[in-house]
Amino acid sequence: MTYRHLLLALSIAGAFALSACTRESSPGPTVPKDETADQFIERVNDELMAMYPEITAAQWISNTYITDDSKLIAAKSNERFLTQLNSWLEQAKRFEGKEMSPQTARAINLLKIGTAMPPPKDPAKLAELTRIATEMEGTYGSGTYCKGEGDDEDCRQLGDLEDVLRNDRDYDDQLDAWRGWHSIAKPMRGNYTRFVELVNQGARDMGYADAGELWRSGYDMPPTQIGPETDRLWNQVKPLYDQLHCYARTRLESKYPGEGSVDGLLPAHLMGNMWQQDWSNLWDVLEPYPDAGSLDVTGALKKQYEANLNEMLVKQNVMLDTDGRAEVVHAAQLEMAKKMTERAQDFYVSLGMPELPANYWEKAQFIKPRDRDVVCHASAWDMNMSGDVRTKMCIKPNEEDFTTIYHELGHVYYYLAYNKLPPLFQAGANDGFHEAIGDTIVLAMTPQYLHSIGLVGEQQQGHDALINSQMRMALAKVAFLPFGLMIDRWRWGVFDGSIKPSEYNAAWWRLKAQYQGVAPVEPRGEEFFDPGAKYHVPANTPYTRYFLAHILQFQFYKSLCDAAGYKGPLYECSFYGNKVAGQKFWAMLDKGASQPWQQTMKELTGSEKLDAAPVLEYFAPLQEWLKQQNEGQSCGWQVPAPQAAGATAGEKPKGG
Ligand code: X8Z
Ligand code: ZN
Repeated sequence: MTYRHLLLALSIAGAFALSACTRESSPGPTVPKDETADQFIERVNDELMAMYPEITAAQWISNTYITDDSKLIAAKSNERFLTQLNSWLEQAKRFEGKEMSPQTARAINLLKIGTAMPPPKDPAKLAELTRIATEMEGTYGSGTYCKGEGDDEDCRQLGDLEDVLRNDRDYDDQLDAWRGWHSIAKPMRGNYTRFVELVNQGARDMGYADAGELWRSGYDMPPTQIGPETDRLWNQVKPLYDQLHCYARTRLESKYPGEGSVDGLLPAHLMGNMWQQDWSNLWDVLEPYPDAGSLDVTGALKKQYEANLNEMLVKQNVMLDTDGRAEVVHAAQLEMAKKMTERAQDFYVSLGMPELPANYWEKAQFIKPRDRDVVCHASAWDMNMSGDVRTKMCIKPNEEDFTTIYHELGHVYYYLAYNKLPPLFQAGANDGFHEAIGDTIVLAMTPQYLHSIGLVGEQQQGHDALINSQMRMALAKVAFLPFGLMIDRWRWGVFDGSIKPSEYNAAWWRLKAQYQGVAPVEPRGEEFFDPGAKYHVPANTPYTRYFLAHILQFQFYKSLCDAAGYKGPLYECSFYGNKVAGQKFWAMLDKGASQPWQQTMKELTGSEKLDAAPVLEYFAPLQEWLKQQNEGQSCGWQVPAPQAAGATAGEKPKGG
């Protein structure tokens, strides 16, 4: 959590509890008369730094120990903080149109765009907004799907339901898990509808057209430009996605005869992932050349875990009761999660970055506690802007969680690098940068690297092994691209009113069809609220950042490979252990948000432009192979016509 991350979280659980008139009286230290803009920002930085640890502490507790009490305390401390923020924003108005240094102007702008949940000025509406936001996140966090009755009742939370999609290839089991999780979002619909009205009110009070425009204002360019920018990037990579889609569909159709596609679209419950954003779990179905050597990272991690667990059980040397066994299992899980994290740390250290501070190892949440509800969705935290960094995950021994650890440590190393900057500059160059750091490292986790850490066997050389390795990466990175785009296409439409509450679900599935080529296998009418089943919707986390990150990380990766003096094909490059690359990376991280991202980007890559060319360069062999595989197939899909009144009009069907 950086300042901007924090505001995001605060705006979820907290309260901007001030009206326009109360904004005038600052709750903090008195406002010095005749203060210059530069002095103002210096003071804001000091005050922010001083109050920050208390707010993050309350947030941390409410995320890792969900009770009504912890939520109340978090909300109250947020209220105090947001009151202060409102006061700063009011004070900043004194300097509008006045001379000031570019750095100060930048800091004032960062203060403004810091929240994703702009609060209405009317205190009653504000109170309503924060109550609703807390409720929605709570509904997601504690979401549980129960089947059967009485003694036969079987209740599962997200982690268990995801395991079904990950491991179980039975059509009906997967459908049940998918349906079950989506049922938890139904009650959010009314709250979300009201939430949208309230944040839009807040955005208008701040001078924006709607909340979406505020979100689009964080990219050092006019807010009208970021949409077309992402369209441009998507058009660069879409032919590659279309080929991958076609291949996956053919394989699914042969795995599930007659049920492997829905009018040319991929069935939502069969993609190995609740939201079809990452298809890595379908490796068993999609592996191009099973005889070209194994890349089964999940299998290797599980094996390590099980061997360790058995050893621990044997050491106990007594017959354990159920509780005793659960205790040992828990200890084994924790040990494994820490080992996986040490492995990720080792990569960063190999680049010359510091080891994680001792307090990280003491205070991070590695696995799901046995005795309480926690927010399992992975996150990285900067508790005090001076080295108290943490991650919060519910790590299991599988490939997805393993790479997510590398992702989260990317956030953590960004924090550590920019901690020396003034608090308002302690953020990513833009939010996409923050999401791209760890993922850049993930790209360098080549089969050779995985072999060197004992997770896969000796790798074969040659065409088949290369295609396997490319497919492994594509299932995570290419499959994600349209998903990374569609979420905010939906929310921007919701915020600007072009998607009405009566068509929330229809518009969601229309966008899923249009961008991802994915469809549910049964009608999902407006009695459902399927967007609410994705964390970032109830948590109100903007999502364009992840789309940008999935382009940026290839640009960063290419530059770091260049810096390392690497000369071979891009897809084989790992800069593990290369201090020159590490230094270059660190130099970018420690700039934080102190200058426009274009400048930061230029210093690393030589270019100021977002560009998907490195994505295409990386996947060139796979794209060629996919073309051959798909020959004779009629690839592409049509977006189904709206089922009933209420579906958004004006959308043309798209050929894939
Ligand atoms: O939310 C995350 C991270 C935390 S920033 C675990 N990600 C997105 C998601 O899970 O939907 C990483 C990839 C996309
Ligand atoms: Zn992240």
